[in-house]
Parts: sequence; structure tokens; C-alpha cells
Amino acid sequence: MNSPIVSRRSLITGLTASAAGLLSGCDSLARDERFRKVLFSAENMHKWLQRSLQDRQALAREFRPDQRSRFFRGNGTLNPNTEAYKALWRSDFLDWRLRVGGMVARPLSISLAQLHAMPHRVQTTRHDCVEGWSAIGTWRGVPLKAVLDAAQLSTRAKYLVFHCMDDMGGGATYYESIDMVDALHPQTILAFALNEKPLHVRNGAPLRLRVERHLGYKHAKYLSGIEAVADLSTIRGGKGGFWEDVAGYEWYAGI
Ligand SMILES: Nc1nc2c(c(=O)[nH]1)N[C@H]1C(S)=C(S)[C@@H](COP(=O)(O)O)O[C@H]1N2
Ligand SMILES: [Mo]
Repeated sequence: MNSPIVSRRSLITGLTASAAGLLSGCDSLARDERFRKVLFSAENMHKWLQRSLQDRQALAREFRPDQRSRFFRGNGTLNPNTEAYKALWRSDFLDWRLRVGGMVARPLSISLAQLHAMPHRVQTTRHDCVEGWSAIGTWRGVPLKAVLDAAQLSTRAKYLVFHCMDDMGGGATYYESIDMVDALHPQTILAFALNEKPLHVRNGAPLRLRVERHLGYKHAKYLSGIEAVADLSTIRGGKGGFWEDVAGYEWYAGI
């Protein structure tokens, strides 16, 4: 491995001698124009990654309250209708808790009153459903980041899984997941109000996710818990969401 040829090649390419050794049989590689382009593209790759991160941090368009749809329709589950959900609804969700667990230092169990006491964000945005309809509504909720900070999210966590209370059949509840870029996005909120009224059952009472740079199915309604994980492959069907698992929907639904 310490032949003069290898060390000269590793000087030229900046690779270690052993890595350069893997390129054996391509002695003229470093002089090859195409190879130089590959080297330079590492720099381009960095610029590209930087740019796409900035794209993902960009805000979704916000509207004026007078631009709202007169009726914000519901889609998917319109009422979970389980005994457990009905009992929570009857008591005005007083006994409901949002559990925050998984890769956090401080697991939380948060009441609606506690969420109301946290900082709020209000945003009027357009919801786009893959089924071909859109609606503009004003959402009020707690930035997800505030909840993650309170729970002391581990730096090793890569995704958040949102568990819901509605049974999609055979005891399988709806669920969704997002990565940390979306989790920390300023418009990603846990919403408890729509158009300045407590969430209607149809729209996800008592709490639903708003992740404004994504299509409708990512916006999990009827939340019961948030789980921080390093890997989605061991969660449920492994594809990161109910429709991803059963119908092949894209996990990344960015708009
Ligand atoms: N728990 C749960 N969340 C859900 C769904 C669902 O069926 N169950 N449907 C999704 C889809 S496909 C859309 S378009 C939106 C609809 O939100 P809305 O009912 O407030 O219009 O919720 C999303 N979140
Ligand atoms: Mo949807």
C-alpha cells in the first residue's frame, strides 16, 4: 500500500492511502477530466444541500383572515367515535393528555389547559389534500419546538411519530411522522383552534398537527402522543405513516 504510486495518487486526490488503494487499476484517474469533475462536485453537493435546507425552512404562504374559506371541510376520520374518545369529548377533553416520549430526557403528559398556557402562534394557511380540494383556515396552537424543548429532545432523535386516537380498522390507529427540519419549522404547530374556535371534532379535536409545507395527510388529527425515534422502520408498517404503510403514499409530502 505504500508504493510511491499510491502515495502520489493520494496526494493528488486528497484521499488516504488505503482509500486510494481501492482505486487500484485506475492509475490515470487523477489526470482524467471526468474524475476532477467528481472531486469538484463534492463542493457543489455542499452548496446544493445548503440550498435545499434553506428551501425546506422557507415559510408557507400566509393569508389574511378575510381570505378564509367559509367552511373548512373535514376529511378522513370525521369522528373517532370510540368509547374512549366519546368519554373524553363528554368531559370537554379535561382528562385528555398529550404524551411526549421516546428519545426525550423528560417525558411529558400535557393537558389542554397546559397547552393553552404556552406561547401560541396564529397562522392563516391553505390546506391541500391529495384528493383534490383545498381550504384556507386560521390555526392557533403551540409551536412544536416549545414542546420538544420542554421534553428535552435527544440530539440523536431523527423523527417524530404522531399517534392518533382514531381507529382506521382492526384497531390500527392513524399515525404520521416528520423529520427534525419540519419539527423545528416555525409554522409547525400543535393546533387547538381553527378560525378562533376550539377545534371541531371533524377537524381533529382536541389537538392536531399543522405542518404547513406538507400535504393534508401529514397533518395528524386527534393526537394522543408524540414519540421521538431514530428510525421509522421499526414503527408500525415501517413506512412512517398510516397511508404510507397501506396505500403507498409518499412519506415526504412537501409542497
Ligand atoms: N387522525 C387522523 N388524521 C388525519 C386524517 C385522518 O383520517 N385521521 N386524515 C388526513 C387527511 S387525508 C387530511 S386532508 C386532513 C384533513 O383535515 P380536516 O379534516 O381538518 O380537513 O387530515 C389528515 N389527518
Ligand atoms: Mo387528505
